[in-house]
Amino acid sequence: MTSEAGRRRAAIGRRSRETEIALSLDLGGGEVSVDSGIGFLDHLVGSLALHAGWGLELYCRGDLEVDEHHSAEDCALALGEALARALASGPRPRRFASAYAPLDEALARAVVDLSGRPFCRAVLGLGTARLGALAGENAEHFVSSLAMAARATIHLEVLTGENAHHRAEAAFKALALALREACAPAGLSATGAAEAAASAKGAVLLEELSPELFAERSAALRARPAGGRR
Ligand SMILES: [Mn+2]
Repeated sequence: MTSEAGRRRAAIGRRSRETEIALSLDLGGGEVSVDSGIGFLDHLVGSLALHAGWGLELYCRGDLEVDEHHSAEDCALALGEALARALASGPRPRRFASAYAPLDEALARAVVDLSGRPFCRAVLGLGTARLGALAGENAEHFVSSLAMAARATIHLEVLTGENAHHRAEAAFKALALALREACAPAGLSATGAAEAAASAKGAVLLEELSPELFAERSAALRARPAGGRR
């Protein structure tokens, strides 16, 4: 969670029998250093962080002797979890954003909502392409895993493009630009009022409760009549 006021950051460790990960994310920017053990994934995630304006250090050691699937998936789950925690540690984000990014002949579109509801449709059209040590399908799976862990809605499509490297990179850049906008604090722009009214239910706020806070909140809720929202 945040260490200093106003810094939206999260650092997490994640360990399983398949991978071990240390990750530090700062939504306000900073050093970008990505070493997942998969060269092309480092290229994509480094680009994602750079264009989203994030500081990101991500180190993963995984069972690459099996294949790159577990490492790619778990890096995405760790990044998504860190993103959710960093967002929860700061002011309400804008939530909705969309962006296009070209890379030469390739063109990608990303539409995101930091909704608290995980959903992903990632159509990169990479077929059976291999991008260095990364299978194209694992680039899509990365985005999907990121959306699940971040509890975000992500629609990501490559609209046109011939070169698989260009298609994948354009997709991650479009996603980065959309996330940059969606993560920005709400209400700081001229459309702040419209942003505040954008959802009937408002932003979904999730927080971790200590046993004491849980006792306090649950007692307060049970004391209210059914349907008695604030
Ligand atoms: Mn490239």
